[in-house]
Amino acid sequence: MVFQNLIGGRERPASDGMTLDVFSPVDGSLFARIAAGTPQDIDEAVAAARTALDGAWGRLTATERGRLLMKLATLIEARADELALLESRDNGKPLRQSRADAIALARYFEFYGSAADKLHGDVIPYLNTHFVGVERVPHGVTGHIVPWNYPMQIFGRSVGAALAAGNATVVKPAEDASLTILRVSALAREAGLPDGALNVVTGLGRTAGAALAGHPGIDFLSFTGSPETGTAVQIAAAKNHVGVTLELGGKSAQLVFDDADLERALPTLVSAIIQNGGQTCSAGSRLLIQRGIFQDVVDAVAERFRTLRAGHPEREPDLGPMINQAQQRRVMGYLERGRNEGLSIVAEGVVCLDAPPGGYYVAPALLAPVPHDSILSQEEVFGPVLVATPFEDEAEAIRLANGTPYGLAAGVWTRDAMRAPRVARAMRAGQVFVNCYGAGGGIELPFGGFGRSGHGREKGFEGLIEFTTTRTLVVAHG
Ligand code: TXE
Repeated sequence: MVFQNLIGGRERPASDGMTLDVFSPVDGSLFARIAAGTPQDIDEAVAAARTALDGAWGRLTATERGRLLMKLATLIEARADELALLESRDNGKPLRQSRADAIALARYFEFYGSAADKLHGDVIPYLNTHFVGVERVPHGVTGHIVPWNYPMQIFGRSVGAALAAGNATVVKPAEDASLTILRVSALAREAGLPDGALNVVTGLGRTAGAALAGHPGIDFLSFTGSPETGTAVQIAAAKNHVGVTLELGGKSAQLVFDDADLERALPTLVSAIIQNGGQTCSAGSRLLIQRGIFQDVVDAVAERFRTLRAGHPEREPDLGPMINQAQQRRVMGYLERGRNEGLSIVAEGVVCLDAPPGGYYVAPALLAPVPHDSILSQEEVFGPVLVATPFEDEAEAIRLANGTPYGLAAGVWTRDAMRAPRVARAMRAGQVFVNCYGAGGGIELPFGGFGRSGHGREKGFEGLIEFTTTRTLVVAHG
């Protein structure tokens, strides 16, 4: 199966005809090929987007744009099972997670489609002789560099918002997970999206990705991925004087106070790191536990960890394989470094005996106690590895929670009604959850980071605003 680029409404091979092999992380088998997009393909995609903006796409009213996106949402929902199967094959995530991603993707297009004609500007009181209006306008052509961990959701949150705001888009999916994005882009054509409003060029980050990030025809960029690549993308954007939103992952803490409702907390403390095999930017990868209950909570989490199973995505495992061998090695490497630091793994899950031998499976691991300055407390592992650290009091809990370069999400578990908002509001994080975590995907909820987690906001109405700029209109009438 060969998947082509989508440029100006046409499926096309890479300009030089080259392809990349697609291996399934489930069993390591070669099962598809994608176009190895070139800088020339990016040039043509950007030109096609500009043509759409100046033509059929740019002429639509906000209501018409919104209707097309909502139609696309309906088509996606109808194909959720098919998309889920393809995603699980391509990315390795358990089928139920892939299905949830497909439904979330539909919901992004529904949310942003229905918001398209509710996005309005302001009137500013100025001189009595002048009328001043501030109009919300699209940036123009937007570039979207998408990672492999939640391809459908991240595509939906950024492309859905960009299109709703009236931009024309060029997308570079991750080389390890491009297939569902290509399928959904074909559905967008079926929904009636004018040619060139949505272009997709697959390929390597260092060629197609870098060409998109540095393209002078791009007016705004959205990037989700690693801090290192995010820096390169921001430098490229700066050279063209365009803005960029960066979502760069995290090392998010869950703070468990000694008055917490543990029955409620425990399943979430585990699922927050196990979801998607820990390959989640907002994974709750650090457990900060008040000293008096530290051992009890660690024991209870350990008991749950021992039941976790990594296995074939279609056999209802707790987690599937890592996305590729490099990621599997990265996770094992962190565990090795932890051992070298003298840390102990207090509980491990299992890799199922029937997990295909060529797949990139990793058994979940819980480490405790882990000092705050350990590499495992400070760096994003991006795998099913949870570290637990004790704290004495509220002040120390806040200091530890905020004590990494990241700042994406945090969870606060306490029954104290005064402490809950006090601690939550002390978190240097873009999203803070009290007595819950993740809140069900949160299409409506602004999301983004502080510090090394990046800047700008996606999701919710804030995400839509990011894909606009303003034009101030001053009209003299006296
Ligand atoms: O990321 P990259 P990788 C973190 C996670 C993971 C690590 C490495 O810790 O282990 O990053 O993953 C494109 N110019 N996250 O190597 O390189 C690339 O093709 C322009 C956290 O996969 O950042 C892909 O589409 N683009 C994260 C996208 O960037 C370039 C999700 C992300 O790849 C490029 C993923 C370049 N020079 C990884 N080089 C999160 N925030 O959730 C690569 N790309």
